[in-house]
Amino acid sequence: GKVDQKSPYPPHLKGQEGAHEITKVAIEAGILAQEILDNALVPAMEKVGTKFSENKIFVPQMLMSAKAMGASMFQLKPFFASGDIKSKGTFIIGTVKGDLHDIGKNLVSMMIEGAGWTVIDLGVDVGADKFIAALTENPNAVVGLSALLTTTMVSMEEIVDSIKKEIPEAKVLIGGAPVTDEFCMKIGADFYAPDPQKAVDYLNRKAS
Ligand code: B1M
Repeated sequence: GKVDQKSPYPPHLKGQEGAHEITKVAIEAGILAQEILDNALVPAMEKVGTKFSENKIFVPQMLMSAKAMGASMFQLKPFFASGDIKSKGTFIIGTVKGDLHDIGKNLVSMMIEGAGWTVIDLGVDVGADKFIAALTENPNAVVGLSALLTTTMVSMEEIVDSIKKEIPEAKVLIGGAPVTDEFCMKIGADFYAPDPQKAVDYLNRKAS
């Protein structure tokens, strides 16, 4: 078919310019991985996060954006590994003991990784011992706990308690549908993020 002169994409990618392909094209065009991250992916995800906070887009669009981000990040990973991109810090995340919901946690994890942090994702059903072990290995990391059930808010409280007893200077960020600011204060966590963007904002304040 006809090649669109204005299209920045190679003809063989016409009609399938997903995040994966566009990122590849950008890398091949010599754009630095750091620039792709800072000037395209992070502002785009910030927009997505803000729109989600304002109820202008919903979970399916968030998941699509998070997946697109993941596809781009996959292309950029080698540059992270080679030290071309400087990590802002380490973030340890997990869904608390007894809780298997991971969609929200994965979104938070991807957004934070997209914001330039190294993320250690411990998965679901994670107890205090695993969080503490990861923190011991990464002493300056910030910890994030996700809970989706009123019943597992109890484990969240226990985990925050154990972490603070073991490593008092550790910063703990919490989130998940049933969690509130009030609960955060009650259990002595450091910050409650109602959505991924608020978690990113908190971490960026910590990094700067
Ligand atoms: Co479950 N489930 N579920 N479930 N499930 C809920 C949470 C529930 C509200 C449904 C209902 O009854 N209306 C209810 C909880 C009631 C309560 O306690 N208040 C419930 C229940 C009861 C259960 C079971 C007990 C059901 C049963 O077996 N009888 C069971 C428990 C299993 C277990 O965990 N031990 C169960 C199981 C499941 C599935 C496995 C089927 C599946 C999970 C699949 C998976 O995650 N891989 C599931 C699902 C999908 C849901 C609903 C439908 C959707 C949850 C979700 O992913 N939302 C949910 C009802 C609902 O919310 N409509 C429900 C989308 C996601 C993007 O939002 O996770 O809130 P969310 O994350 C948000 C924010 O909360 C925040 O950012 C995200 C984006 O904004 N956030 C953080 C989350 N973590 C954060 C961490 C942060 C910061 C922000 O910093 C660290």
